[in-house]
Amino acid sequence: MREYTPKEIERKWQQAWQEARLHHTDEDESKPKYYALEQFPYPSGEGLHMGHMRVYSIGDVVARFRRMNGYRVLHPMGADAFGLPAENAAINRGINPREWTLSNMERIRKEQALIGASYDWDRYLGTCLPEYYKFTQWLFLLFYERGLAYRKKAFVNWCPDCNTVLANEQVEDGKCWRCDSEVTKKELEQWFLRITDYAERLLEGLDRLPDWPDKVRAMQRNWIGKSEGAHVTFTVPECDDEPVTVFTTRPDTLFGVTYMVVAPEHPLVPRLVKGKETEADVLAFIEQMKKQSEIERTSTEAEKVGLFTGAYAKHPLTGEKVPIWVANYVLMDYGTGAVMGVPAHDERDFQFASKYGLPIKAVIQPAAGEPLPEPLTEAYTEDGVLTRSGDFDGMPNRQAVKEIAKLLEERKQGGWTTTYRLRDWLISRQRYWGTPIPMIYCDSCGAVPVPKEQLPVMLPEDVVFDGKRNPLTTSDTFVQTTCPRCGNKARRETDTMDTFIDSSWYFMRYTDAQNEDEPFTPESAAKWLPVDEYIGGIEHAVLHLLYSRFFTKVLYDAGLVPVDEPFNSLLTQGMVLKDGFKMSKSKGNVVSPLEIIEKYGADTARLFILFAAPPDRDLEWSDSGVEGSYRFINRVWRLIAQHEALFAQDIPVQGEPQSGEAKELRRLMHQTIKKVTSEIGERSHFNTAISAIMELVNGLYAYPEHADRAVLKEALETLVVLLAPFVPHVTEELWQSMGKEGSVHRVDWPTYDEQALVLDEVEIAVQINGKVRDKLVVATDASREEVEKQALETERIQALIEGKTVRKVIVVPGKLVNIVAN
Ligand code: ANZ
Ligand code: ZN
Repeated sequence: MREYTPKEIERKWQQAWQEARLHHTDEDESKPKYYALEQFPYPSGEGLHMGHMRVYSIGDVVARFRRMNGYRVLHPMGADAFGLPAENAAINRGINPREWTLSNMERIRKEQALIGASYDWDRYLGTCLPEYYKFTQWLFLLFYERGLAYRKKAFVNWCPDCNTVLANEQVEDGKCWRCDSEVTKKELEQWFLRITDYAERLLEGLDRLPDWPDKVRAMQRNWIGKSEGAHVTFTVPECDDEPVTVFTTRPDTLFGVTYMVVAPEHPLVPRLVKGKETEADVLAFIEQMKKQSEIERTSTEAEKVGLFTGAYAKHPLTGEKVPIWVANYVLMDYGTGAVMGVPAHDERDFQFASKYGLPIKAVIQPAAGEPLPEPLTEAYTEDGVLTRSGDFDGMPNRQAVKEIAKLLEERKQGGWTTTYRLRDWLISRQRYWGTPIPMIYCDSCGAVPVPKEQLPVMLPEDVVFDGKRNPLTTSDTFVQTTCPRCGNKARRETDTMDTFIDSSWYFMRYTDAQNEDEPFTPESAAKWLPVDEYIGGIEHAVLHLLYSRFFTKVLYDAGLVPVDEPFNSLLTQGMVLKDGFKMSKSKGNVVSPLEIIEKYGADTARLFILFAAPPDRDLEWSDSGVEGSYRFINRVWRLIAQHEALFAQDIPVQGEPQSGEAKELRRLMHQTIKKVTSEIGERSHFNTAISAIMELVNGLYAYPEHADRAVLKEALETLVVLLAPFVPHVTEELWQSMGKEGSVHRVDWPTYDEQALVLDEVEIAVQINGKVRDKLVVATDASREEVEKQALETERIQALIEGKTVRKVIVVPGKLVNIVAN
């Protein structure tokens, strides 16, 4: 018997498939489409890890299964190739970021090929390649034309030693991650995308994505953070042209306001304190607060600190003087950056007022005539009725929320409004290794977009990487240009785009990856979008998935794509653990997929990963599990080899076996087809699909010598076909050894015969009111409920009881069913 030699077999078939272009995208539009997509990797230089191996194995089963089920399938791959590590390699080791990245891309691509994943490599893309980023720029210009890209001053994290803006993630305890100097906030002109314009649609769309995990949808909802409430304007003598407006979800507590707080960054603060005794202290406080992170400022445990500005606002309804404070717990970028303080009914306000001795005035009590204790020991945040609130006394507070907002609206002192936590997307990065923002600054024309026909704005090579400044500013050939509008000397934008932009549209590019004139055509997008199954990590639950949804909606509005939601179904795969911990370099518990492939072959690695857990759960690595998968493949191998002779001859099919082992094997085979089909196609539970196949293998081993050979042969062939999506190489080899023409991956997926599933059957009579009306064949082991259900569902009986009420159904097992109806 020939031995199973995975390395040799896998190498052979990978090459053969490539030569035959087996995985080239099928464009036959008479077939339904299926777009299977895995998140593309970041080519970090560390190569393929087990997390990658897991996503790609899952995606490949999905793609192969759909192809065998008669779909034309798009299953592409690429690389998310811009980003800071390449630039750091340049700064620290003097390596060119482009060369560094390209060689990593090449490496990961080779490693992906070793898995045997069925990608259409003709559609490969790398986001750092000019032929790709040309169109990232093109899309930026589209956003600009549509008023969705704009430049404004913003406070950003700034490292004075590195001379660069830092992302929030690069600030650790207020210090620069690279040089440890104290990070400050600097006001800079930055580019933004107006994602807030789409806040409502981004929320609404989530309701149309039932095949996304609830958790991810909840995280997005939370991130968008819709909040309904009221604006209330308070006039202030220090700035009589501009009132201080607050956002509150509780306008019902308006009469309980005893102070106000504005954020340290609030633009009115300098005017409020100007010339007052408090001025110097407040300005110093503001500088200090600017350094605190948002988390430090807003967590419930965090110390709330504030200072009185010396200014007073006028209460819009009572006219009372309300002191204005600045405090760390109010954020500038939520609501209006100012709040009204109601210590009696808000916990944070209660803490703050208690600390600074501000008055606490209860205006909601549990019920009329049931006042709260004086003094209050904690904020009363429950519902109740209003008190000490003028004409509103006695009104239930929920009603007062609306009524007070209405009154404010009538008096032009505010009104009902909706606020979102979502902020516009700051996309400027003072970094080299990203897509240059295609804008030019001219002294006479201002900011001028680069004309589309001049794209791409290429990254220059004559730059200095010293870690002290944006390398693009060191290239004269890049910076110095002429104005596209007036032809005078002008300056190029040196910021590059956040790399999340690159990945916000790559799934669209795959539909038309070779197009040199456009990012893709509307026709090609219509042919493939939306992605039917998107597989990736939960770490992208908000950022990447939200940005991609935003991009899709904008391009939908521009008429470029046919759908406004990009990913129909989302599968977030669990982590790969070893000894209970996530595999990671720092834990020293990493198992490399390449080692496993080298030792056992890719088929074993795939099988283990798919069998060990459902895809959305964490998976515990186990060496014995890998061994087990390897043994199973060998078991299948020997089973087929043992029956080699069967495939050399024509065995006449005897017709359906009526009894005995042959009938039983046939039943097992159809049951396996049914189970595997629904577990892959409906539930993505590959582990239980594989278990079912293992049972079939047991059944085949137990099948006696003397029993029907035609049934055996059919079952062996079916086994190989069912295994093909999971272990593509060995099944191809076995298929060939069975003397089959063509690839097993081009075979139609088997269908099951409902009749064959029935164990053993008896014929029973179906009566209506005691008269035999029909006959029914049921399984001998069918339950009463099943028999009753089947009896009621037959066409004859249905017709006869139509319009009648079934009063009772009597089942005599193995004999009859009597339906009492009138
Ligand atoms: C008065 C009040 C009374 C409030 C009360 C709550 C309870 P959500 O639901 O998250 O939208 N707030 C508004 N803007 C803020 C900012 N920039 N920084 C910090 N806090 C801010 O919360 C809205 C509530 O959070 C608002 O309603 C405001 O406090 C506070 F019994 O106003 B409330
Ligand atoms: Zn100009």
